[in-house]
Amino acid sequence: MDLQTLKEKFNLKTVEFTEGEGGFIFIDVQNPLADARISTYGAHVTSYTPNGQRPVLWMSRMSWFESGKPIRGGVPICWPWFGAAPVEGQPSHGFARISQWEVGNVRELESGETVVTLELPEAAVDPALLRFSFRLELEIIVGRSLELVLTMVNASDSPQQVTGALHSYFSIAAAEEIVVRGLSDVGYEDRVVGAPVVYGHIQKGDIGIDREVDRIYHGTGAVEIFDPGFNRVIRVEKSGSAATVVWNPWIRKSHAMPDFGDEEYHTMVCIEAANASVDARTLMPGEIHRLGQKITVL
Ligand code: TA6
Repeated sequence: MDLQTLKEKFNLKTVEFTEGEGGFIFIDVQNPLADARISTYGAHVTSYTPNGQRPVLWMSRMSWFESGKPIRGGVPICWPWFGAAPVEGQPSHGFARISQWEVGNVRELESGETVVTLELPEAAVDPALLRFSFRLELEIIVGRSLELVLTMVNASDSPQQVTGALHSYFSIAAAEEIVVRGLSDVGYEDRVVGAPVVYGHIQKGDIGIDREVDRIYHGTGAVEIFDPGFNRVIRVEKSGSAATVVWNPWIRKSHAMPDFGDEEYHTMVCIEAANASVDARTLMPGEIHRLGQKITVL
């Protein structure tokens, strides 16, 4: 749908459709509880700010806003694969975040939240990347919390294995000062050093960041980011996922990414609800799986 059609079809007081960076169509939500900005390209929440708070999601000043390239920050939708593509030369983290989604519905709840539903038409996906017939929908609830639910359906006639993640980038005062709680005594695979070994390590206590951190924790639940610099705690809950990814690129990797400022690693951390590694999901024909994440500033 083009901008004018969207404006006519979804005429709500808390929602505005605008053309923004890269010529992408954005959904700007301002309701009594929070503000958010969502790019229809990639179904990508690029910002979320609950009332009275600083922005919760981080966005690189160097991010691309170009069709075919991922946006660096917010909540990239990684699907139907997490990490490196199964086929050499294909994009990492799947095609969902680099495809044009359509707005399915926009509605306001009595309780003040705004609910935006986006769908990814199969026809919008680069045929070279398509693996099987699917349905994919993202529901975004903007309120005192930010909730995302990615609903995936295997619309093919054979079992399909998928991995994926809600790859959330969080805005923090200083990476060196935060701690991430909720993963103590949990096994993880370290993706920084060599071939990752599932349960190769056990987390002892809180996670501090003083180097590159790229870990998949297995058998996980809610996680909290304690940020003394911004004097806040961000709670990250999830559903439909047994794996949590924690990532900070630190110095070398930041310098290696053209869409990531050399010093920006100080102000972000990723906490991702994932189906990755041994938490890959095999969907039978017609089977539905939902991957959810709920972000709350306590
Ligand atoms: O989720 C962590 C991770 O898999 C890291 O290994 C790093 O590659 C990051 O995702 C960003 O990936 P991208 O393809 O967006 O540069």
